[in-house]
Amino acid sequence: MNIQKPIGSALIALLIAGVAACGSNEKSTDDGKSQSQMMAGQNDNKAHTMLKLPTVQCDICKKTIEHGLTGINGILSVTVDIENKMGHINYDSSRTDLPKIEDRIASLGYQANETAADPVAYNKLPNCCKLPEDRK
Ligand SMILES: [Cu+2]
Repeated sequence: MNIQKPIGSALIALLIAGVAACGSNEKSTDDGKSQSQMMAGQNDNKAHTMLKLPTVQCDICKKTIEHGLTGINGILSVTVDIENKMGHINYDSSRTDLPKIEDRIASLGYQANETAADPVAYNKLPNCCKLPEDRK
């Protein structure tokens, strides 16, 4: 009888801890942000880079680059800052690297750091996305 009492309260403590842990897990999966943070935390190869995008002009450029990169070959997230002409990129360094990301942006028709835009892709961009001197 004297031995069973401490074991019983230890079991109850474990049960309470288990319920509390499940409750907090449910909360974080309800929230998209904390879920993606959990996924990011599981990826030890996550890296961040900031790129100079000197030729971006407008919101269409932003969408073209963000949609053209996100989810492709290890690129986790892309945010283009039109005002400062910068790209913020989170990527999996085991799957891609900065030169590959620059090449991918260049293939969309935009300069990335010192990597020049692919001229064919650049010519296919809408007028508003071209440099002012190239607009017709
Ligand atoms: Cu544009």
